[in-house]
Amino acid sequence: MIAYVREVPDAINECELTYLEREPIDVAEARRHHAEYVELLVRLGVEVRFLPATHDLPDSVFVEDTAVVFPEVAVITRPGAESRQPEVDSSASALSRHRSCVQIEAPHTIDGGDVTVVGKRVFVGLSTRSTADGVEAMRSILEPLGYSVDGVEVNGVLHLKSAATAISDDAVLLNPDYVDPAVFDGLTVVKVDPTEPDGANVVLVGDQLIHGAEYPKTTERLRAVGYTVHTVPSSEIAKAEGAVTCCSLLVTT
Ligand code: CIR
Repeated sequence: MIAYVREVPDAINECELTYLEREPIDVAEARRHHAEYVELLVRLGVEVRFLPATHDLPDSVFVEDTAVVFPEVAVITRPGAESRQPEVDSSASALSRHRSCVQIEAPHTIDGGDVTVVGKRVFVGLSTRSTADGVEAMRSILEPLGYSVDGVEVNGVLHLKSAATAISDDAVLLNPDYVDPAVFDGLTVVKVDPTEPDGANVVLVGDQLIHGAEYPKTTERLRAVGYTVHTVPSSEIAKAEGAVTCCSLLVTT
């Protein structure tokens, strides 16, 4: 597996914010956390490649939003925040080495952080960033490849992946206050600990999980049902409404 990442930009304190009040982000600390994340990916056997740094693009560490990579195709997104649209080209050029790329075209918008893929089921958050037309565009790309694509309401969080992420090919971790669990009918559902509402975001690497260190009770819930969970600090990127999945684009080789 390859992970594309990008270093924390100098301008991260000018990031987009939707639901959170702005709080100062300690850039050096955010970079230390990011380095731990990269080291963990390497320890898990992932080849980490850096996209070119773009220090003037405040949200450019959140590479997940620029593409959604499937075994058959890479969907290059058109992010819902205009400030983020210039991030896309470098992801497309990196991913074109591994997949044929299909672009979401204007006026549709999709953020990769809104796309939770569980096996052959694709759930797309109808957030402030991803439009119903964008979901339709995803459907026209993915249904011919055997995927189902459903638009999903999300409540009070930036992206669907703030509310629900895959923990296997047939299971999700979610916060029922942010997304209706009935959406995931037929899948196994693990709920976050109620005292850790923002703990639903995990990266699935093979059959192991990467989770923010700020959500120990939810980590324990996952371990109790048999998952191997590694934790990394994510408190600085959380101030930018980011979480662990946002910081990589995973490509199976
Ligand atoms: C934004 O608002 O776009 C960034 N501040 C945070 C993006 C987080 N990305 C993600 O959850 N995939």
